[in-house]
Amino acid sequence: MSQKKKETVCGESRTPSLNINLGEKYRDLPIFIYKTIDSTNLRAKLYAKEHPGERAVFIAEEQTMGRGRLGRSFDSKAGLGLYLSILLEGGTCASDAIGITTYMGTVAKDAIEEEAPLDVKIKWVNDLFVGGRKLGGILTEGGIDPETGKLLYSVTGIGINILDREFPEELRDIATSIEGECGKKVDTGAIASNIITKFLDSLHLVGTREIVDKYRRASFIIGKAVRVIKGTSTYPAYVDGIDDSCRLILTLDDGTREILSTGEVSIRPVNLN
Ligand code: BT5
Repeated sequence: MSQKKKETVCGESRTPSLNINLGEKYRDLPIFIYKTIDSTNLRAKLYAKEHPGERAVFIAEEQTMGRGRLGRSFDSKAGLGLYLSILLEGGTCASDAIGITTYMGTVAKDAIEEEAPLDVKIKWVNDLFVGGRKLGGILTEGGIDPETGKLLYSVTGIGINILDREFPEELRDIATSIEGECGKKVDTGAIASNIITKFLDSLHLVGTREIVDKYRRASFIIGKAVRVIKGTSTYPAYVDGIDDSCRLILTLDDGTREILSTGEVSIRPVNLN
């Protein structure tokens, strides 16, 4: 990994309210903090193209084009949440996209629970939940070398609702925030620092049994009736478990078994089985 001198780019968007403290170990890690930006994942991808092989961190107080999976958006209002992306160079763990997403899920769970009295659950594959509502989400993206097919870099973005707020109509019944759940105003910079440090400290654990077991324990859809969403089609299924590659093991209504490595499920309100 090649790293250059720490370079906190604030420019016009100096944002002193976000205090990131990673300690001596990551003194040289470039950290880019923006007051307002389109998307920290987009910024990280642009940076990766210009700085191959580098690691860096991108944080925004507000995103105007916060991205979710499959072209969906992530509501990223100013000062109310953490919007963070970590860029990693290509290589073994970076090429394990599902492994990195699930790893980030467990890292974020630990980091949040250290700062707030919450029991954070994970909804396969990339959602953080508390009390049945979505607290945050993870989006991992990568850059592939078109000639070799090798992964050049990975960007793992995470959005977490920190402060209590009025969510837009479409999120009102499904979203929540740390403060909304426990009444505690946690410091966004502290959560960010904790996530970044934990994430970088234990990268060797990506894809390991330790993380998969932790992920399974945090998962709340095992044993539940779900609806599998694939493009425009959906069908009911029952979640038997999560395998060692973090894939979802399903039984369909006709008794056939399906292993899902990507995609989406939603919980069925009543058990139809
Ligand atoms: C995600 O996608 O949840 C991944 C979100 C990743 C956001 C981070 S922020 C830093 C980095 N930069 C980016 O541009 N993105 C990453 P997905 O599973 O597709 O969920 C999207 C769905 O979640 C939306 O369609 C809404 O239903 C819901 N949603 C949107 N904003 C939300 C919010 N603030 N809180 C809870 N739910 C939300």
